Amino acid sequence: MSRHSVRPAKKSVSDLALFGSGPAFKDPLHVGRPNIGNRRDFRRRVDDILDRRWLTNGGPYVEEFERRVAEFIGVKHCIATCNATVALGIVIRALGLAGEVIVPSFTFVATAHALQWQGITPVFCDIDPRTHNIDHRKVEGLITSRTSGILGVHLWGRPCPIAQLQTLANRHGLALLFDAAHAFACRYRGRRIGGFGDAEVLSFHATKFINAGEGGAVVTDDDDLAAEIRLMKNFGFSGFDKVISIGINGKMSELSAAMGLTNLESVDRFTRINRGNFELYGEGLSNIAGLSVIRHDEKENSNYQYVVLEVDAAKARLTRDQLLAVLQAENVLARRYFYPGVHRMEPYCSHFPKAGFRLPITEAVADRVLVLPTGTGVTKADIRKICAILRKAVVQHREVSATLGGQSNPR
Ligand code: T4K
Repeated sequence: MSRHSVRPAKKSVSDLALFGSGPAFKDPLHVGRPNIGNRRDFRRRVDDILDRRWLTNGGPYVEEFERRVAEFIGVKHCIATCNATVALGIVIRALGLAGEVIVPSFTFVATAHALQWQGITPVFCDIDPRTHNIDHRKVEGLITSRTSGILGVHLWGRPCPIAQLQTLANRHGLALLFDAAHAFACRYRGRRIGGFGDAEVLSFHATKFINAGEGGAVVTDDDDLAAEIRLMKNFGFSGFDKVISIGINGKMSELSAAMGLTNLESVDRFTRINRGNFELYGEGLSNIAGLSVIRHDEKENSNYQYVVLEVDAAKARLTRDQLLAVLQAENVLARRYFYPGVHRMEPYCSHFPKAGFRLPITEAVADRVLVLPTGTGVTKADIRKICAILRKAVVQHREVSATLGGQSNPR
């Protein structure tokens, strides 16, 4: 039995916590518990940092982390940062983006905020319902004289239509940047994500496949761009007492780099566990009316960081939000990433109140996606139990709807 469990598997619908019995999990089961690598190696590195008394500003662990990430991806430059949001801001500025940038709305809000923070207007493009990524066929119609770039997001680790976006960027003289926060270790046409477009941005946040506690990086093959980003992330210092341009503090600390290096050494183990979890969910949720887990192309070597359930409410006869309520009652904190779409968040919904009209797929997908707990902190018994709860809820959809008052997804 899982360490989270307080009772054996439920045997009938009256056992569902929604109907008054205790939850299946004593403690909340989170979506994104951090993956932790070898603790002894991490402690050794921490001791080393403390002995050396060098905590940040270009320490040896940050340098090693940058070198190892660049080698892993097969790219010339990796510039480590304090997080991906700041990395996005820095590279957007270093590329000289201005005016408008085309970006999906179905993403974490940081992607758009990094543009708006610098007075650049994010122009939201709809997504492909099959991949949940920016639909390249809809990009060209959004290009205006103010457009300076395209910012794609490799959502759930699945690569954007990179070749098509590059063709568009070349044809219109636009910069092409990728938010690869979800896609560390994934591939596109045989090459690791990170080496495409003008630059790509990685996240090493606690909840990411490889974490550094907090952390991010810009990866690029462009020597000049890399040099500019190195300056920008360190206030514009080119040497002692010499500042040659405007910069910010975007540096990664030695402690974060120690965590990042340690976790990087477990990349194969994390992938194996994530993939096992993913397959178990696939089996456990097969043949349930209206529920499907999004698939990954074998060639993309996914990191399987996210298990994404799509709920077809007509077939399941329950909405995504009703299923979420069922899970929450059981202490399963599944998440509605990335509901309701960035265009429905501030300041974007005030700036563009009608953006939803040209984002029908974004709105439909945002209403049906539910992200389930996975990673090294979740056991196989946990997953079997979550699948059993979902199956039971769909079988007993009438009772669930009656209890929840037939609520539909809120807007
Ligand atoms: N671009 C994209 C496409 C992104 O998804 C993100 C971040 C970024 C850019 C920006 O990257 P960073 O600047 O963060 O490097 C979380 C993360 O905070 C965020 O990094 C991530 N995307 C986003 C998808 O998820 P929340 O609001 O869901 O965070 P929170 O605190 O609810 O944590 C998520 C789950 O993890 C919970 O189930 C609790 C659990 N958790 C969390 C932390 C921090 C733990 O178990 N331990 C922990 O230490 O945003």
